Amino acid sequence: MKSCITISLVEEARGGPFVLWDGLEASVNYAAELGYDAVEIFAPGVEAIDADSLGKLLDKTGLKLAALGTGAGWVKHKLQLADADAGRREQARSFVRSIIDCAGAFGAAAIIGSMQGPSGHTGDAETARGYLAEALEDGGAHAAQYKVPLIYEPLNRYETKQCCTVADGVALLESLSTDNVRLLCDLFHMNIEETDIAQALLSGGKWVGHIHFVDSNRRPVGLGHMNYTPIIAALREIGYDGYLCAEAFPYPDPHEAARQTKRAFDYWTQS
Ligand code: LER
Ligand code: MN
Repeated sequence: MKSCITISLVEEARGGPFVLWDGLEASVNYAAELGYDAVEIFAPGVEAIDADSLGKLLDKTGLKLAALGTGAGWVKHKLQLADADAGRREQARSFVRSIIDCAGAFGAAAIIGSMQGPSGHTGDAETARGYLAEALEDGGAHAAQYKVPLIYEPLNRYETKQCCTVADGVALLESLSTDNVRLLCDLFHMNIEETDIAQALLSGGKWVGHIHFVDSNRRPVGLGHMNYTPIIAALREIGYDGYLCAEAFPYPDPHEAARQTKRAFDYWTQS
């Protein structure tokens, strides 16, 4: 398993669960200093990422781009993939495709989290689920040209009425004609929704494509009451070789949160 840390470039998301906030260059350099393998970037849109300078920065530090989030489409533009309005849905899908193109050039995946929509207020749940499925088909097929999957993240019930558990997520992915969508299992959401986090990961099996590595209270790993022993054992059992990515509150501050997560990552992957 490889280590990864989130960097937010979205001012509107201040206070949110992203670790590093000091701009791309300082954040990537700090992640490299701590020995992280990769970064996940939450950007306002592709215009905020200069691919050439990001490429040079990654080459210089030896870090990889693990993934790009699409959530700013919702946070900044209130675009969502299950919007009742067909024109808005297409705008949301086009926003996602632009992020897939930007990430794909780095061999990285795009993540659908908040862009799946809260769903409850835009019509009935079945229709919303259908729109989400169409968007995952579209994004999964689009991502295939870069030989990367599209990553879909079940969220807790306070953020969406789409998929809240790994089982819901697997059922949705199995219903698609593309097999190029994988699940992001965020331990924070799982702690709220799953009966047993380790069992959920075991049953997620090959569909588990990315992990948001965080504690029960959304603080960095080790600062809450999550029991990591069965979680790490489950990930080993399913042969997970992707990223454990720190997506946590920058508590007590971004740099200490980054250090704390790296200590925990080293402990859990070396023990
Ligand atoms: C949202 O709660 C979340 O977990 C993030 O990954 C942003 O989409
Ligand atoms: Mn997450």
